[in-house]
Amino acid sequence: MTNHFGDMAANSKCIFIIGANPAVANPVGGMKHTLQAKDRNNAKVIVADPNFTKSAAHADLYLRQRSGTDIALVYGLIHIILKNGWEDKEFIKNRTYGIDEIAKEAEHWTPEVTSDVTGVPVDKLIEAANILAHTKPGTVVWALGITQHSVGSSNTRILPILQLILGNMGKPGGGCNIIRGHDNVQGSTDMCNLSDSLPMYYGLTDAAWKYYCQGWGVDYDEFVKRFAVSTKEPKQGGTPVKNTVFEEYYYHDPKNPEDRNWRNEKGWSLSKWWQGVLKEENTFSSGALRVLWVQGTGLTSMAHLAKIQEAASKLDMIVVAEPFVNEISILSDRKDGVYILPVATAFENEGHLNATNRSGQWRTKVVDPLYESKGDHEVMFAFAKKFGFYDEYVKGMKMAVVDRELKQVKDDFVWPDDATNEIARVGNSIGYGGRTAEMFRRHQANWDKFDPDTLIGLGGEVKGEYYGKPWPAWDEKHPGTPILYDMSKPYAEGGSGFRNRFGLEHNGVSQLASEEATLVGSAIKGGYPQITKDNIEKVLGITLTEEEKAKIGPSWSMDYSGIILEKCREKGVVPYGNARARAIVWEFLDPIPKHREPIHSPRWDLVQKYPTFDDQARNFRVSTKFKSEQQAKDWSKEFPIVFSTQRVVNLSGAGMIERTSKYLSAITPEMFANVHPELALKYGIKDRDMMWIHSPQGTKIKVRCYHSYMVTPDRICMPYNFAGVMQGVDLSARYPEGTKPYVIGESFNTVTNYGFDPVTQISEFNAGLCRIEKAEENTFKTSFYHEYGERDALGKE
Ligand SMILES: Nc1nc2c(c(=O)[nH]1)N[C@H]1C(S)=C(S)[C@@H](COP(=O)(O)OP(=O)(O)OC[C@H]3O[C@@H](n4cnc5c(=O)[nH]c(N)nc54)[C@H](O)[C@@H]3O)O[C@H]1N2
Ligand SMILES: Nc1nc2c(c(=O)[nH]1)N[C@H]1C(S)=C(S)[C@@H](COP(=O)(O)OP(=O)(O)OC[C@H]3O[C@@H](n4cnc5c(=O)[nH]c(N)nc54)[C@H](O)[C@@H]3O)O[C@H]1N2
Ligand SMILES: [Mo]
Repeated sequence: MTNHFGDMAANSKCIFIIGANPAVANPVGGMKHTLQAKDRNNAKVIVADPNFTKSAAHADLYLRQRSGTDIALVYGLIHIILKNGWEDKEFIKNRTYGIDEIAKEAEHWTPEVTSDVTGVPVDKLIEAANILAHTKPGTVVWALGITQHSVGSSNTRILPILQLILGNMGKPGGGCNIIRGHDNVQGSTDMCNLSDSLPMYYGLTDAAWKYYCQGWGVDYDEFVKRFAVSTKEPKQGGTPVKNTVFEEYYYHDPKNPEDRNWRNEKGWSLSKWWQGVLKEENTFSSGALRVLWVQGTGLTSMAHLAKIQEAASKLDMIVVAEPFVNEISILSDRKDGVYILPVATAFENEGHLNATNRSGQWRTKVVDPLYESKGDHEVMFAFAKKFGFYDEYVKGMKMAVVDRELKQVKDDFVWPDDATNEIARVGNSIGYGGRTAEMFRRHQANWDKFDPDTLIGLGGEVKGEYYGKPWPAWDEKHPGTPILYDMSKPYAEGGSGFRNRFGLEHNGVSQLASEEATLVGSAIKGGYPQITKDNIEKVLGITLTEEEKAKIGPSWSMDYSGIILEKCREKGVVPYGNARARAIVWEFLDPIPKHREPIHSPRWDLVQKYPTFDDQARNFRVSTKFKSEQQAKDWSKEFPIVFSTQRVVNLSGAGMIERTSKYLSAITPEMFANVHPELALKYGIKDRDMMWIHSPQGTKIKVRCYHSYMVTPDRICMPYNFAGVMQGVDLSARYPEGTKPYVIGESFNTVTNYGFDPVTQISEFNAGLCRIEKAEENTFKTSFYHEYGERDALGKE
């Protein structure tokens, strides 16, 4: 989130919710504050969602677009805004780059064209554009309806572009408020529990590895020897594996640091790791994956569950480090090689998390780990010991900056405080500097002193600091940044411009903010570049001492000495620069967002007009199909119905946690799909009948049909939080004794269609096609409620 929930409630006059359902997914976060904004500011709420959700029920204006047409929809709104001259011309001139390219693309998206592609009537488009342009400040809220698409990364760009055009960025009540998922999703993203970056978004370049090795107190040259290398020419020694697409030979040759190196390559993603086992598409690795280690994801929550099932049966070994019996353990029929390590829950652990608005929060242990379970960190420590790198693993926790130099300062560490402090020390790139264990504990002890509307500490030992120091909090003296890119406040109160991350100029145009865009209180007028060792003297107009020159790091984000941050603070200058927000991402396949039909689209005519991307020879570690899958045939002839997933309030993620609760299970005692009665009855499926849902991949699931008016007759919608039944087969007998949850069921992800975003490789969960048919009742029990025969008494979701 660029802003925060309290700010929405206090200041937003317009809330545009597109592709999120906070009434169900975040009732006490997103929805409570949306309703407060209605009460307090008479805020207008617009909801754009293919399905009529509980959030849509609260909207002043509801737009029902076809799944996967958000880019078209937003261009349609931009078209109307620009045509009427409703854009914020000053903001665009001073603080953005590339909006002219957006305007050119928007010309195509007349209300009529937009309406044809999206299905939203012309008068509703005009009404929405009118509200957005004249009800300011306005915020845009989104989540998975936007991200889970083959155009997901373009989707996430078109909405900030809309906000730039409206001049809604960097303002109280404005911004882009993307509501994160689990309680610490923002924190785990910051830690980059991902295969394409080191923590804190440092990427995988050698400069990043060097910075980390320094922070860990580990010798870089020794460290890189742990990685295999790849070459164009076959060599002697090692175990070569030839890749047919790039004609490369992969070796595990620890002695050769010269070649293109695995340490700089993206790893496997959660979406397609199973291809590393099955090797059906071109894969890039030195051999097949043999071991799966699962710690903190349900895995049945991932798309292509039938493939995951197949992969699970072929692996040498599966380790699950978990508080529950993760259902990956029972998915395949393997008799051996599954290890379940009991891990303690959140209540048995202590440490800090990062909330959706970038505020950190300390979580205190309620009880010590029960029975033989251990905290996640202890499992990782044991792993590191066994693999012989424990000393290096924990060394960073014993280090500190003394006299502007990073040193080992003690022989042992205190968990979790020293881990928190290590993260603070290393995480300059997004401003974790001020987020020490001491700070989090102090804020936790002073909850009563923070103002919820602004997050500011009103008194005592937290006065002037924002709650949980939302990042960036550059160093211990910085209060944190409740609203990103807000230039109306000085650096010392959390003000900032846009980041200078993409060079000084592009196509001859300066990427720095204009003269008019000066951060309040800054010693520099207008835009300025990010601060580096090389430019600091010139940009800040200072002279470094010889000692400072010797100790300073290469740039603000890689400077352990703290010198760059200190000099910037003195000048009221934000270390990352003051630049233009770019609408053109020149390194992406689509430099400006373009509407492209989903991989499986119900509109064959539009598939020709707005085709998807070319196939990718390499995406993370696998080749990935785009056009060849989309254009193979008119899928909609055989699979005429669009489907998407929805959340339900009582279940989360893979659902194992809640399905082991009798009471939460009772609310959704079985897996179901919402189907419009007109559509269902066309296939002879009555309310509460069982039905088959078939996918273009040849997979199927058997679920209960709920007649519902939240969907239109061309689409169906269902939850994804079930497992334990696969394509009609009951897996009950595979749960270890006493661990079968109260409710089992088919997973939506067995039929999720093939399709991935080219940048993030997220699956196209929210725009697939299917076919339905009536099915017989199951002969086995999927719910404890069957015992009582009270299924129908429970009511619909
Ligand atoms: N079709 C479809 N699929 C989806 C989505 C969708 O909308 N539609 N949404 C996607 C999204 S956004 C997400 S985030 C995922 C969520 O899916 P998952 O990541 O599978 O979510 P959870 O079920 O919460 O999984 C967390 C697992 O961690 C375990 N766990 C809980 N606490 C701890 C702990 O302290 N330590 C350890 N080691 N384990 C713990 C739980 O028992 C559980 O098995 O699903 C994705 N899949
Ligand atoms: N109770 C509960 N709460 C949760 C979770 C949970 O599992 N259960 N999960 C948590 C997690 S991990 C996350 S990531 C969040 C997710 O929070 P949300 O994203 O708000 O949850 P979803 O229900 O997946 O909402 C996606 C919405 O997008 C709509 N949609 C589908 N296709 C499209 C499309 O093409 N365009 C647009 N604009 N909309 C579309 C769907 O109809 C749906 O209403 O929820 C979090 N909170
Ligand atoms: Mo999520």
